Amino acid sequence: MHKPILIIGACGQIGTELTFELRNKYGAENVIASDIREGSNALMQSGPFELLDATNYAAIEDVVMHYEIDEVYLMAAMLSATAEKFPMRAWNLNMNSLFNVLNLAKEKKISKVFWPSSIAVFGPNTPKKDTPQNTIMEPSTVYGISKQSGERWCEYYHKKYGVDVRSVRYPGLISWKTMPGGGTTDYAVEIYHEALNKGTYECFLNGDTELPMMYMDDAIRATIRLMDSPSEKIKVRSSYNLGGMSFTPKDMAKSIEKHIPGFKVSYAPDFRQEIADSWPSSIDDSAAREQWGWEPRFDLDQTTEEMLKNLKE
Ligand code: AKB
Repeated sequence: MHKPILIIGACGQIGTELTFELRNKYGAENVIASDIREGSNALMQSGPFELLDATNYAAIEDVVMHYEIDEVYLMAAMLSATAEKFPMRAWNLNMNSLFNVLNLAKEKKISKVFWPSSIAVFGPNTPKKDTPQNTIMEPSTVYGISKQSGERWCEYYHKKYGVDVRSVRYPGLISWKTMPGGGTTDYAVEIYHEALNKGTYECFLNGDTELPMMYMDDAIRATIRLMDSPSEKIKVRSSYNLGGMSFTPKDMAKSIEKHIPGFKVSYAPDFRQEIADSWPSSIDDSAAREQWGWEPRFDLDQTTEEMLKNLKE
């Protein structure tokens, strides 16, 4: 039997699907979902749930002790676009939640941690194409600065205190079960909803903005594979580059048009354009492939098929 797992931020875009998948794999009663607010009916009815503020150490510790939690997936965060509006709130949430979980692991109250980083750790001076695992970073967004600092702390806690922390730099994630919120890559989800509902979409990035993206099934598979890998295989304790596909809003529009003829996208770039322009256009994820066997499965057209099929149902 797998030891109990706690997911903090279980009602968000990644947390929801991670909760379902881990419950399938390890049994509903072994996966405790938690968030600052309740989630969808499907999630709430699928197993144990606790209301939990990720910035409250004592509250997390109580849940960890009560359920004898062994592993924590910390999915709560303020994403890039919202973080630009609320810099201090973003910093406090993104950093304090991480310290809470790292300190629980340092004190041996839990034995393993997953913490998500992002392509936002890179900045305008980073090589844009096939961005290497180790390169210039210099993030220029509040969110990117918090993720970059988080990566440094993860590596530090691993080296100094032996904390088994694992992380990937997620690209933009595309999913149909839960909407993303406050991200720069959110257009890549909104576009499918509007294509089906209205047949048109006004994109907040310009049509040629190429960004690294991934279908959620791949992201969940990567996360669980990394967490299941033997510790000695995990050589990177900051965070792994993770590649899926790279495309522009124009590429997406073409892919959707194959299913919805006449679908029209207009472009009205806003403040998120500057954020997107500071990020890589594609990612070199050879370290993840070599060290723990990462391999993406979904390309843009397969993603479009899955998204349209599931959103129609
Ligand atoms: C965002 O757009 O902020 C996120 C991310 C790339 O981390 N989806």
